[in-house]
Amino acid sequence: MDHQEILDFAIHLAHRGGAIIRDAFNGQGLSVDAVAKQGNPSDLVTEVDQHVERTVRALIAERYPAHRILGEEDGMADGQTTGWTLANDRHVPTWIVDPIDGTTNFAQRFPFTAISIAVSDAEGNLCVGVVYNPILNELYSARVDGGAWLNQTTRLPFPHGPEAAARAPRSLGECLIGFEHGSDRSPAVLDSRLASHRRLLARSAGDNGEGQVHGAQVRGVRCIGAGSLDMCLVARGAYDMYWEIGSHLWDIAAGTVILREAGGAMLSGCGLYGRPEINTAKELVTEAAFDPLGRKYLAVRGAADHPALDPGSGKAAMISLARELLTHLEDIEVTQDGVSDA
Ligand code: LIP
Repeated sequence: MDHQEILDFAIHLAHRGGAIIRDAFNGQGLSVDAVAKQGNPSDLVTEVDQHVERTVRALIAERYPAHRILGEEDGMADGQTTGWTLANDRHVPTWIVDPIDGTTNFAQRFPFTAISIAVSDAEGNLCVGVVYNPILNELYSARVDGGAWLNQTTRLPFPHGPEAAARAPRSLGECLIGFEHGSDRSPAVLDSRLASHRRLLARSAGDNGEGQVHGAQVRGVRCIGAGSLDMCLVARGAYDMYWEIGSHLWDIAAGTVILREAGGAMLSGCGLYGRPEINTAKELVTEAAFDPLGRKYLAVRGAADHPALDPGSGKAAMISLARELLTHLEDIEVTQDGVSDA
């Protein structure tokens, strides 16, 4: 598979879909009116999501008729909604399309919304990713071994090189964290997320007036409502980490390629708080343990190597910080993508 050719086509698709999104956003095309998916008012869809997905699917099918396509709105093109994996018996690449990530933002005309397109090879390895915010005209793209880019001209992370290295955080107190509350508002899940959010912000030790707390005391937390863009903000180096449980493969697939090419890492976002049985299992928080279908995601920015240490020491330091972050976050049970109807 020619990764550059696939990337060029994915960028073309992102511009085609992006133009439809931008027109609707500006009141010149389809309606931004949203309806609840499966009766959940926190999970929205618009006619623009559906039209963009259909348009992109048709263009992919015309150019690469043998390839598989997985989209947020219509699932697998061959109708297989359960039991799928990225690696497949047909030994063909899979396109993973989120026509509009951040549909709530789009419906509100809040300008953080994007089309996200990724491709995995026949073995299931994510190899191309494009995330395009057509409102702010920011296009993030990457292919394996080709670096990660903003608008195809600016190398990520930004700034690139020694200046970025100097900005790498040394403690959680220096970290800006992307955090999403997702669409599951059931009481237990909401309580758990809010507790994690609170623990991220709480003082690292001591009495805050309400009793003893041991929080992460991060520098700040942001919820922008679009996982694909959260991932790109980590790749940029604007966020130090992004954590979410409950989002889907199509929210993070393109961002995973972009983040890795920017020197960052994707880890399982399995919360470790109050779970001594797994808290010591260091192998859970490694790049090798990351499952793109697992719906538990922790994106970690890259960091430059320490001059006196081995190559990879920068990333290793960030992964150790990520592990520390997870000890403040609660785990939430979710069903893997591909196992049940998504
Ligand atoms: C959204 C994600 C967001 C997450 C929501 C939802 P959508 O995608 O980007 O990060 O918190 O649950 O999945 O549904 O707008 O494409």
